[in-house]
Amino acid sequence: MAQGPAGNWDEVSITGAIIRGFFQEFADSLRLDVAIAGAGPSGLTAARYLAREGFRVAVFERNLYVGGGIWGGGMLFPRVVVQEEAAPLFEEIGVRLKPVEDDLYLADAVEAVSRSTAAAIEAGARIWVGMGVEDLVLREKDRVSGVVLNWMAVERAGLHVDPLAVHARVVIDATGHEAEVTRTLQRKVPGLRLDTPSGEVVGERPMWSQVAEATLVENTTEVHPGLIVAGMAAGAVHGSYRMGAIFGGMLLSGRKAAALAAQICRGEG
Ligand code: 48H
Repeated sequence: MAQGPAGNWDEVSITGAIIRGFFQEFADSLRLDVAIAGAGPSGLTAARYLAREGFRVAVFERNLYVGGGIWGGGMLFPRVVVQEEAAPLFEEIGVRLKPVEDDLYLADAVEAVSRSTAAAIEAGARIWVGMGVEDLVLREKDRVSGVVLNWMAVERAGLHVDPLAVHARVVIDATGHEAEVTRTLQRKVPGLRLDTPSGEVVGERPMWSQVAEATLVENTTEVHPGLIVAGMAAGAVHGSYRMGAIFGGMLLSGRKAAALAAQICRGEG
């Protein structure tokens, strides 16, 4: 006799598990301490440090995959370099580093993304993929108070679909080279001046790796009440040099963004 299928489940059990599971957990992400736009190296690092401290943190990533620019390493060679002071941030999550010349260390890009993601999730951060931050929620005196979300699929298809919103005490713009969230704020609030020397998004300069890495952490600041910039977005907002395929600054910037966000959440900011 032919063996019947094992278990009591059917297609609707699968559908129900996915729909109920998603909505229960997403409902838990509606009021956050910190919302992070972008799951590249800076966003994932910020998420891990904040979640470790017990903050309610979620990362909203437009793509269906996390990792941002790590995957491509340098020019599609899937290896990334970090410098000495950033090495512990990879080592503490088990990313294996190989010492190479001139006090630099080499990591496998796939291992770096996988362990950074796993570490953020294990620490308690939620990561939502396929959801882009298309706008911000503002409150009195234009304080940033949350993110406005829509599916990347909606954006790609050019559909007219209204977004949904999530509240957060702090938002971290970790959207990379475009600094998209900060640019959106500037575009949508006429006359707004950022708390930066130039008061506006300057855009990144050409490459000067050492200077870029040194200034990135300095440039990781609260640029408007409730809005912190991290990673390449911090470089673009402040108008600093780019660094190429060295990722230590991204990790250190993510850690600083987490520390700044934690201070604000604790009322010390
Ligand atoms: C949701 C969004 C949105 C949005 C974009 O580019 P990333 O890897 O960013 P960083 O800053 O963490 O790391 C930068 C690094 O990868 C890099 O590019 C380097 C070192 N370049 C040096 C050089 O000289 O070129 O990740 C940003 C993430 C991506 O996954 C985007 O898909 C995502 O943010 N994103 N997510 N809402 N509006 N915009």
